[in-house]
Amino acid sequence: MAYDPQNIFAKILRGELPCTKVYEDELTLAFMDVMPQADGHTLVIPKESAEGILDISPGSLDAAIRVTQCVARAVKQAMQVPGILIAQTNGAAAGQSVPHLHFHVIPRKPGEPLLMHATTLADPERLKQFAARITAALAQAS
Ligand code: DGP
Repeated sequence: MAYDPQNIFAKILRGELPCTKVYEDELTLAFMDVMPQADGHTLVIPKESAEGILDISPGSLDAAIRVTQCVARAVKQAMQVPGILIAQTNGAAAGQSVPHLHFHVIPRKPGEPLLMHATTLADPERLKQFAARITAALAQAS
């Protein structure tokens, strides 16, 4: 299927919709998920217009994976959690609701169930607070 340039993440990349950003470089953007499955749930996306991991170029995939690792380390430190879940879906049949490649970086604690996927909007102020902590952890690491 052809890439849909009207998907939400494409609009965020073009600056047509806001996001709570934690990191950006030439090839990637990372921001808070507005419907988090846990506090600190962050998304990493490539800037390339790719729907999923099956159709992205190797260079953009490489950049996105590397940034996902950096963001995951920062989220772990910022949110003080023992575990990080990285999730990535390809196609609606696999649970993908936004057709632009993204990596979910989700903090995990023992005994804390994941919230429902893409269900409840978070308080924007809380997202900003988490983003500030994650940005600080990223800055410390670099
Ligand atoms: P998936 O269902 O795996 O394609 O994940 C899409 C995620 O994107 C889901 O966790 C909710 C999140 N999301 C949906 N709309 C927006 C939005 O407008 N802004 C942000 N930051 N996240 C969004």
